[in-house]
Amino acid sequence: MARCREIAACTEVPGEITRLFLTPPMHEVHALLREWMETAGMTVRVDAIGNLRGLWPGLTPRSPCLLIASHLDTVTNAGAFDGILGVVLGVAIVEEFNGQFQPFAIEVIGFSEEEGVRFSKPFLGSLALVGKLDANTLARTDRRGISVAEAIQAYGLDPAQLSTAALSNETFAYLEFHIEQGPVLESEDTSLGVVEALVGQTRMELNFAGQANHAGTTPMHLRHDAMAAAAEWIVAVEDHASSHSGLVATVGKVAAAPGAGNVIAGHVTASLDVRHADDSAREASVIAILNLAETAAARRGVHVTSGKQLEQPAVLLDPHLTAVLGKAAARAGFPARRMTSGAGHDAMILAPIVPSAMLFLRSPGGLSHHPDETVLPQDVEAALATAMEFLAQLRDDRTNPKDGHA
Ligand code: HGY
Ligand code: MN
Ligand code: MN
Repeated sequence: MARCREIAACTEVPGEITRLFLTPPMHEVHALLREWMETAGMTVRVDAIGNLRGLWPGLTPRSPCLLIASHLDTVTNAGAFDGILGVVLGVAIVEEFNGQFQPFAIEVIGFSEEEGVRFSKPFLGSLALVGKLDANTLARTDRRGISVAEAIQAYGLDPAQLSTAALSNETFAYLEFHIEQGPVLESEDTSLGVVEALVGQTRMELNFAGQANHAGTTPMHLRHDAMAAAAEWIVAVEDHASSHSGLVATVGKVAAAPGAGNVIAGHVTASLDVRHADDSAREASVIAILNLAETAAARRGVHVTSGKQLEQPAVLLDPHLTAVLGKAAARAGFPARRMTSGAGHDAMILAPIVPSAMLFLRSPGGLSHHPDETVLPQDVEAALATAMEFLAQLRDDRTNPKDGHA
């Protein structure tokens, strides 16, 4: 936990935790993790998308590799444990081995970008592992007009080398530790949760184009007020999601232009984040929510357009690995609750390529994406104990494989 707090001090904004994709404070985070990793006997490299990768070798150079990873970037004004804890726990697991090599290698990765804040596209770090970073993505620009490729170069890396970030073929499993970021485990007074599935998510940006005009001289019936259209729509989004079980929909970011108190807003951009465990339910709600935007706009002679930033289907994690993780938690004395994740995680990107499992730690207050986000020391210990049981089971499975699972 002290290490997570040390990393939290690496921020773009003194007094809060904000560390976006490949911004300068990421260099300090890499220096801290490199020191801890190398002291634990790991070899460390930074790949071309800025993932920090520590490798603890297996018994032989051909040993299969277990990937333990999470992300090092944050949302704005974040907490100290979202993402970071999963990387720091990975290093702690290698330290627990105390120099004894295992029948598998362990690669601990701190992904450079999972939140999608700087370029409005999440998972840039893990997408590079599975070869899904396309030219469009590299050309995306942030609010200062800097492209992903330019951000990579500014950090001192080479976008032409992105293919070297690919997952090594020997990777046989992916394990991610993460705070739950919700109220379930705390409400059941449970330390740990084993994630069975992650809900799908759609992220979009909507543009309401009306007519800027004088706030004093323009009668109400002659206005094309983009702010009023967006405001009616935002409340309609909340109503829609509240009346559809299992659905969450959020408008978290709004910008109005020209942004003067005595000018009717001519243009408003608004974010949209829609999530549901069932993809068809999510897709149907996205259509309904876009229709609500059309209705709110048309009533005012405002024109609305939308652009999709993310379409991420729901993901099922590996049933066998998840079962092994659940048994490991029970053996460690911490029966874990099986659950679905409402948050997105890098495991969604790895799961289609390599058997993946996730372990959640209780979030006190159910709070996350907030400076008061925290985790309980006893739950961190429970997660580490579970991890050691899980790895012992993997070792047994590898040394005397049974029922076809190596
Ligand atoms: O937004 C999310 O689901 C995660 O925190 N990146
Ligand atoms: Mn996270
Ligand atoms: Mn997050």
